[in-house]
Amino acid sequence: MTMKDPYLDFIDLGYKPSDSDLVCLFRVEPAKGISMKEAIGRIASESSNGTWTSLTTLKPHIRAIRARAFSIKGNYVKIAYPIELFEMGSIPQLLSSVAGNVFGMKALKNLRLEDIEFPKAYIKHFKGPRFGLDGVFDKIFHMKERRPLLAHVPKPKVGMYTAEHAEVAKQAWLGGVDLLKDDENLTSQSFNTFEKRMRLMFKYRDYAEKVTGEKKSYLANITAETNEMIRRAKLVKELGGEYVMVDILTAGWAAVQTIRNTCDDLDLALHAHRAFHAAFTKNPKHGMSMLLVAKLARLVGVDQIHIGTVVGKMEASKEEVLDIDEEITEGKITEHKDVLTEEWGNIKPVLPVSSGGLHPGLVPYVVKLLGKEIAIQAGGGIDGHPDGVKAGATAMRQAIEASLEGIDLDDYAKTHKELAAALKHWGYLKPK
Ligand code: CAP
Ligand code: MG
Repeated sequence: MTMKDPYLDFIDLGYKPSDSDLVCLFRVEPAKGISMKEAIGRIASESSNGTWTSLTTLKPHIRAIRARAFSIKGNYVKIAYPIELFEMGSIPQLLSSVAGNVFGMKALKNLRLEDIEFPKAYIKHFKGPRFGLDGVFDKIFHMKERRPLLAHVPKPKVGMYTAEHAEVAKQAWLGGVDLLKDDENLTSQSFNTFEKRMRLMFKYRDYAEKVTGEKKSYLANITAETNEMIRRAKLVKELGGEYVMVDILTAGWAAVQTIRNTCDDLDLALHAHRAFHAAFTKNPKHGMSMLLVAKLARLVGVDQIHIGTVVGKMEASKEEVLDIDEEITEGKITEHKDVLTEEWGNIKPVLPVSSGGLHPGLVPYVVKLLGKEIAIQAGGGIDGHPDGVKAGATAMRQAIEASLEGIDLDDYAKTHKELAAALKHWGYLKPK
């Protein structure tokens, strides 16, 4: 007697997702000897409530909430998940379901989770950003005429003593940087402990504000064990900070959701660094898209997130960067290629951060690509300037000014010496 393949019960090409279903888009490559349908049945089964064999314990009410693959187009499959499969408000449980065991199944050569369409019934359990893109410009920087915010990460990324690090920060703020950012792996090391750094940085932040007359802010990297992150966030607030920064993927989604709540208690903005994402987003055939990482971050409620540069040192296609930019800033997304429809409702837009190998010569491209409601970050692109940090910051501000006025950098450099020195040093180099 041939046993009916229980996996095939998770394929229903006539199924129409209900308004409350979550819909996942997967890119599927079956292993050798496995048909597409056998692969798809396994994905829908393992990511909802099936397993490798039929079960004596299965009952109609359990089968009723199974996932169902309802659309197969080439390698792309859409699977609908009844909302009852999920715990409301929990990103860890969502990913343990649709992005958990499935990636390890023998029947799949490659599997990539490209996007998830969340229904209103699911989205309403998440806060979204507290400040969001508009809050950053209006409530933190009080910027009437919006322009790209200039961010800087003091380099070398770790190793400087607190005094050295803070001095670089001071010069950068004086030169025109708006947002000073700790590097992703600078937290609290022996040569630059968190508490000592905070106290000196906010002292210099206040000094730079007084000297320049401009609003200056600091993305303090609080990444650590969760309770310690809460403690660090409280110190940032006590010292007059507006932001905390978290390496969201190495800290983990549960921790980020906790810190999002802490940001409500302390009225702080949350900057999301995405270090570790490329471990599972870079391979176009396997893992999960950075678009979906950014989408989850918007749902949880980060205020700013890195989305790439196209021309800098980190891998990211123009199409991918633009898709992520649209996903985190628009209210409604229409389905195209490997991006699903989405309606964000009251979830605020997130400020896109473009960073990684940027210097003045690349600023016009980034501004043309992403517009002016962004943050542009340069680490080496400021501290590598031949005339030092302050000149490096000024050169970046000059490149932003020229880009907004549509003036060619070489022309603008004729009357702006810091920019001229940067162009002489790096030209229009695209670092690898
Ligand atoms: C950039 C950076 C950022 C990257 C992260 C770094 O420094 O500080 O972490 O931008 O990549 O450590 O490389 P530079 P992404 O400006 O000196 O390159 O923004 O793609 O997440
Ligand atoms: Mg960094």
